[in-house]
Amino acid sequence: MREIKGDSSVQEDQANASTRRARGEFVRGVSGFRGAIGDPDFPAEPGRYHLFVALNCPWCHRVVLARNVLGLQDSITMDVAFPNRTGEDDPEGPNLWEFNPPRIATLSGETLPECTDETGTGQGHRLARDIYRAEGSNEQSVPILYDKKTKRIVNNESAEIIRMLDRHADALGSSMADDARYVLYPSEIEIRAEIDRLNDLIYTTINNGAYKAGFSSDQSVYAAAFSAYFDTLEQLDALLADGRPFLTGAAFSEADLRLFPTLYRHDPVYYLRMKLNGGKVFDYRYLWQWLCRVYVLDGVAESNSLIHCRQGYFGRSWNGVVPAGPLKPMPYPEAYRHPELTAS
Ligand SMILES: N[C@@H](CCC(=O)N[C@@H](CS)C(=O)NCC(=O)O)C(=O)O
Repeated sequence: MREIKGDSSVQEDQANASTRRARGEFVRGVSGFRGAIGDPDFPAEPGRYHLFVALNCPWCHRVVLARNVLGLQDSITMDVAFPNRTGEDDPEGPNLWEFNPPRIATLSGETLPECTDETGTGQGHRLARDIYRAEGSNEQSVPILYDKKTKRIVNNESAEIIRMLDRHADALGSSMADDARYVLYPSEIEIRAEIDRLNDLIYTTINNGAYKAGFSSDQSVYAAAFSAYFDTLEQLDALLADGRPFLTGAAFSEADLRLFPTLYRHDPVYYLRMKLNGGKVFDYRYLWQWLCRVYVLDGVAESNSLIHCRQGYFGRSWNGVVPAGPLKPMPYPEAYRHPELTAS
């Protein structure tokens, strides 16, 4: 099995990270909890594991997609944080993920029904930070895969969490029969090599590339990330032009699952929020049809929330006013049910 620690499809190269940050480059940190279901401490058992997520976070979106398309909704429980982290006025400090269902979303002026209290640890923590603190860690990111039996964090790296859910789906109690369930990372060497190649390209230029463009404060870093992002969209559109339904061919794979969260956010969020206004996915005929094709797969629609994405990405910036568009070709996410819109 290809070792994925230190792999550029999983995390950013941390070389000179502080100098690069000082120069205005957004450099994502590395997740510290790298245990795995299947390890002696963490055997694969139904009903034992729990996820802490935020639905606006694209890394959490990967994990929620894997849980749902693999039929693990009943055997892996999940808590959902409010899409905006704590503000400057919070007694515990800003930028912390909180489990606070009564909180009002500025976008709708109402609470968000998907939000939950923290139910995984039995402690009813308000902040994800305190789940880490219970293990002496000062990390604070989501997603978190948690073991309810030993009350320990297993892993907080989405690339590894989706891989272990795929590998242990049956033992974890998937509601889908083996022959009906996707194998996201199949054993065929060629397909694995192609998935690894696409994961690398898509993580660096699309998944993390979007943040590199949107959160960097250096024009040249932004410009490089902007062109790398749209170069890859061109490449992927060309790849799909031969009529293949998914990136590696006939079957939906981990490469599709990892691309979807970013492209789902592109037209209604990233186009504005990450300054990725080089085009819309709607402008890429085959990519648009691929996005609509994945959108209607079992387990996908229930994994998405554009309201959480909009609230999360715009709710604390942009004067708290969330942009309402786009309206063309039609409002989102309904537009994702219309692959025909880019048919010739
Ligand atoms: N490499 C991690 C990245 C997770 C991540 O960066 N999550 C963001 C939310 S989108 C977060 O919680 N950031 C807060 C922090 O790291 O303090 C993964 O893919 O799981």
